[in-house]
Order: sequence, then structure tokens, then C-alpha cells
Amino acid sequence: MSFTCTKLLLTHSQIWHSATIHPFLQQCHLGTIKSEQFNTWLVQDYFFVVEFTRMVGRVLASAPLHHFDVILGGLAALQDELSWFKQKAAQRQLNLDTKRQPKCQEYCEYMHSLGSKPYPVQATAFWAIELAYNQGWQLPGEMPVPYNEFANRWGNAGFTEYVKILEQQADEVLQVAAADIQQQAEEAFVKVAKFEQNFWQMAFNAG
Ligand code: MP5
Repeated sequence: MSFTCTKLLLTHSQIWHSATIHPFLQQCHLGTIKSEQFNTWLVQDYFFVVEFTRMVGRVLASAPLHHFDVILGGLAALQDELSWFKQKAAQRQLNLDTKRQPKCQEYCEYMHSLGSKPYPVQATAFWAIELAYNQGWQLPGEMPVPYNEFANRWGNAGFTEYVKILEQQADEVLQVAAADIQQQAEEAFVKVAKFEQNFWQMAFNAG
């Protein structure tokens, strides 16, 4: 089997499972998540998305020209998402002028460090980060108000399609990458999975 995103998902299925199936999401599905847990996630995820936007800017700077359209589309969606987060925080009267929690900070620093990695590594991390939310918000099934809006943001068919195209772009460069770069991409995939699991746990602990 050649080196692809599918192979990474198969090789690391257990850790990927922990990244995408978490009691936090299950409790959103059941409507039993506490507002303190949900609000902690919302504020910290806003901080995450700010740094993720910077990361995607760096991915664009490393990408081949024929990958620009998809990445620029992603950046445009992030412009909308940042405003949406601010709106959601305002509706809940949450203060966005607070500190990042250590698990959020670690993830943000990691995203920053990816800027010095070869493009196939960055493209793999980019895909994995988006897939984690696409699957994570979809897997529990229908969510009640107000969580359905959040589940739909990352679980909708258009977003699923976008993540598939990110996978194709990553696969294209991974398959022809040198073995040591493939190795770095695999490490990035595992790191993203662990950071995702920690992020859910951080919010869940707020209860
Ligand atoms: C995403 C996110 C998805 N919002 N938060 C974490 C911790 N991981 C992944 O990124 P985006 O930009 O919201 O699609």
C-alpha cells in the first residue's frame, strides 16, 4: 500500500478514535454538556482558530500553485468562522480577552512549528486537523439546539467534500515524498490526533 492519508488512518486507528470520539461530543449529542464545559471549549477554540488561520497562511506559502484555490477557499471560510466565533461568544457573554489554557497553547505552538516543515508534512497536518472536526462533530449523530449549529458547521456535506479535497492534495505530495518526509508526516498525524484528544479533555475537565 502506498503512503497515503488512508494508510495513516488505518495504521493509527486507535489514536484517531480517541481524537474524534470523546465524552464531550457525546454529551453535546445528549444535551447534557454543562455550559461551563461548552463555553470553555468555545473560547479556547476561538484562540485555536486564530492560530490555525495563521498556520493555513503558512501552508499557502509552501504550497504548489495548483493547490492555491482550495487553500484560499479555506482561508476565506476562516474569515467567516472567526466572526462567527466572536458572535457566538458575544451571545453567551463570554470574554475572549482571557488566557489560553496550557493544552490550547501547546497545540498553537505546534501549529506554529509546522511552518518550518516540508509542504507534505504541513498538508497532512492541515487535512488531519480538519478531518478531526469533520468526523468528531458528525459521529455522535443529530445534536439538539444549540449544539446542532456547531455540529453542522463541521459536519455538513460541503465541509466533508472540502476535507476530501485536502486529503487528495496531501496524498498527491505524500506519495512522491522521500521516506524521511513521509515519516515526519506520520509523526505530525499522530501529534494532531493527540492534541485533538487533549483539547476535548481540557474542555470536558472544566465541568
Ligand atoms: C478544528 C478546530 C477545525 N476548530 N478546533 C480544533 C481543536 N481542531 C480542529 O478547524 P476549523 O478551522 O474550525 O475548521
